[in-house]
Amino acid sequence: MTDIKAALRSQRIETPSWAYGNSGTRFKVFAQQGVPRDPYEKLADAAQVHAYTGIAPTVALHIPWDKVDDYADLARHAGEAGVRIGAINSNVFQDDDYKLGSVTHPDARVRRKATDHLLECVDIMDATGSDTLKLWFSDGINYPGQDDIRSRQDRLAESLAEVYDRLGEGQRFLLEYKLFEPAFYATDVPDWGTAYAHCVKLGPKAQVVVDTGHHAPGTNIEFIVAFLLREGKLGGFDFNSRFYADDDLMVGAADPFQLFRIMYEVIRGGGFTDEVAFMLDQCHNIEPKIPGQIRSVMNVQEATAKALLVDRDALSAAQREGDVLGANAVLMDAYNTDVRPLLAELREEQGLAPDPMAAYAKSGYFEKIAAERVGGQQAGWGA
Ligand code: AOS
Ligand code: ZN
Ligand code: ZN
Repeated sequence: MTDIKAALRSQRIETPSWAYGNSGTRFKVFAQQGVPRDPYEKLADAAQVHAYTGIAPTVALHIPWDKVDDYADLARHAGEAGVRIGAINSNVFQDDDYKLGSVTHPDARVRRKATDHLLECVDIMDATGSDTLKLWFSDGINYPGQDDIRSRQDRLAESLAEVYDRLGEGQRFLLEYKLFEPAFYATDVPDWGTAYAHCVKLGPKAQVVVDTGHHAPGTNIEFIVAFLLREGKLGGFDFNSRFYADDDLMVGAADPFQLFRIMYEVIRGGGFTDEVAFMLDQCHNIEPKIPGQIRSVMNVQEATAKALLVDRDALSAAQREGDVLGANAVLMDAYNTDVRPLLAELREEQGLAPDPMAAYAKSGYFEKIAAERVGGQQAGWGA
């Protein structure tokens, strides 16, 4: 139990700045009370999540949604609030120029503009001390014949190589894949295999990020995790839940068992280290945002605790003996354990309240921001 607690104490989960802004679907963005008006206030809210969970010390930025004049100042402010800047997320999907793609666009001018933005994101990493660039491309085509699938791969490779070469010592990029949306016929980075192949060609500073909402229904995500870890190419996660497509709901809400299976493979594969970034990529369209993030961090923590509880020796023995039911029971025993008392105890040992949700609700922070902040910012989409 001491080992499990030590592992849990070392866990780090990154929250995304965009989770604190107003969001919605393509039909409606709902405004909530007390929503941040600028990146500084987003960091202040993220610091609340860290203050009550103790395991969310970094915040991912999205450029240009979090554009400021002085990034070093933003990083200083983060430090004062008790958090640090995590991954820098690029945005090459919101300009009119990107209608037919960004780095894979048929027009070299648009490709140049997109790659320049990615390079600017590396400058922001330098200024903020961030070591990770997260690349997600909305690039793809809607109709057969619209553009040449193969040439688009060449253009993608060319841009990625330029960004890769710009990375400094201790910096890396994570390439994110997504099955579809906004492109509906062929996406340029649709799956882990495509992302993996590009990353292998580029070298050790390029790794794959697994967004749990970016697969076809029924995909075995823990297999992908096991495979990428084995190859040293799992750079991190964008955690969220999905029922249908890229729903960006709270992680662990739709399928806590899947989250447990993923965390088990992470631990089994030696990925429970700083090497693998455990990030949330979610939107709280109808639920309050700070509690939504606290709940999500707790869900990942619970799945991790259960995965750590798996009796690995007993599992190996059952596997060796071909004891199908025995092996499955070892895994299920861990999954079915109520780890909430253990986590409450762990928090108290760290000087935290045993129930982060209740402690935040009692703190008065929400009432304060609701009164102080008028005209909160939209997370980004359609802004
Ligand atoms: C988009 O579907 C991806 O999940 C990206 O990670 C994206 O940058 C993020 O969701 C913010 O839009
Ligand atoms: Zn994502
Ligand atoms: Zn997504």
